[in-house]
Amino acid sequence: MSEEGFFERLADVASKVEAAGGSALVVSHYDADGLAAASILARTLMKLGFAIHVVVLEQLTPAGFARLEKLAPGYPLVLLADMGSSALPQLSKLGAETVVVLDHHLPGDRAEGVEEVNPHRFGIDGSREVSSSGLAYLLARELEGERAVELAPLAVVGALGDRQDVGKGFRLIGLNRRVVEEGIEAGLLEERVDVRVFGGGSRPLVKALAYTTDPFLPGITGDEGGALAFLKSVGVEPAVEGRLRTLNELDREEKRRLASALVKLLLSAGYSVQEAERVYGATYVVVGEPQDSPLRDAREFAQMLNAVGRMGAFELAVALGLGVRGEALLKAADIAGQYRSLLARAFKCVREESVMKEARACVVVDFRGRDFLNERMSGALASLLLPYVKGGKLLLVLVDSPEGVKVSARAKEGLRAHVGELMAEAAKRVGGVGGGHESAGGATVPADKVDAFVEFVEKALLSG
Ligand SMILES: [Mn+2]
Repeated sequence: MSEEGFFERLADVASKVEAAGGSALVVSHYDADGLAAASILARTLMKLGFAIHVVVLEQLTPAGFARLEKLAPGYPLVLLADMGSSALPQLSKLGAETVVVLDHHLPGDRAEGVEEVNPHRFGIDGSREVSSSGLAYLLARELEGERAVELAPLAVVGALGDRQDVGKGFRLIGLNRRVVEEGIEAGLLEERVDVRVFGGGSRPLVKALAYTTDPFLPGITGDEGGALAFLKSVGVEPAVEGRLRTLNELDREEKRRLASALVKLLLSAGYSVQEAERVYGATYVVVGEPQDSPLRDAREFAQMLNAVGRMGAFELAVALGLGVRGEALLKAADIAGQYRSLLARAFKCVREESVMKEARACVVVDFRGRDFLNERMSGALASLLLPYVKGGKLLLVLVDSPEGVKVSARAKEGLRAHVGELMAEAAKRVGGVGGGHESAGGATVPADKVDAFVEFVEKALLSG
């Protein structure tokens, strides 16, 4: 149980990858961390001469697993990122020569014949200190040495996508810190402390505010008109002489006024003080991206991958991770805009219709029957809605899925339960699958078993 053991494991797995050769199947998850990990692995394996096939999946649901079983036997090397640690015995029977799992979710039973790297096995907190894109980066470091450092910014993007900015002032910590420092040292990353609107200092402030989804700014995110009105109401001129101003152009007093007005806005929307303070803190700059690019701010880069992935444009997301820009970036920006509008619409449902129901231990937000949402958006909505949930409760967000109903769960501080374990157990009871981290998890359950599922979770929390 040590960092040393972790790195030994990583080196061991790297040598197995090198020995494989030929073609590789990279399997990953559709969120920002999974997509960044897929891109890091694809770039690294291509450089090593592998032919690559990338498949982006929901976690290993029965349908996802069936797809994998069909594909895997054709490849000498199968690499799974951001998933797999809970299904090692099944994965050992895939029929590929070498199966590698890079996962930071809570692991299940071990199995022979699968090469797993999971920080939890070495006493490293995979929910806070390293994500799957960090694991992919560290593996690339083993395989390629110094040359892999060019991938450090992408690993930081993935970690931010998984909200691992849990250090003081919303900094990355643990193994993520090591990645940040390597990136800074190579001149590829900068860490700054500022008002955290998306686009950093260089985008027109009205747009920067409307683009900010972390934190989600009620009435402003996805709504430039709302952002404009907000700036005027707090006495910050959005434009001078017909030209829109940027954050960098504000004087110290204006910045202070903006930050405190944002904190006030979040507090009045029901955020805790600690969460409202997310408007000010560490920002990560991807130095190689142009000043006006939405990929220059690593948090915005993460949100873009997240948006593109959750809207189902997986190839586009991986292309961005591989460094493709131009048309691809314009298209991604367009999809990210559509995604923000969908989130704004979902928030409107929460504010104006009775989709949020409070039980004793759970708060259930029921988006079933809302066709404008797909199952990939439930996790994003759960993270964004969590600030509105009272302490000690579990938030469950329900969205229709082709395989039944997707449930995303988030624990509010004070909840005494392991969310991932609870999701796994409750889902199993009703013939579904579930899992996750200590404070975030999810499940896919049959549509007619949702009530039984929620009831089981509620009872388990009340009795535990
Ligand atoms: Mn992840």
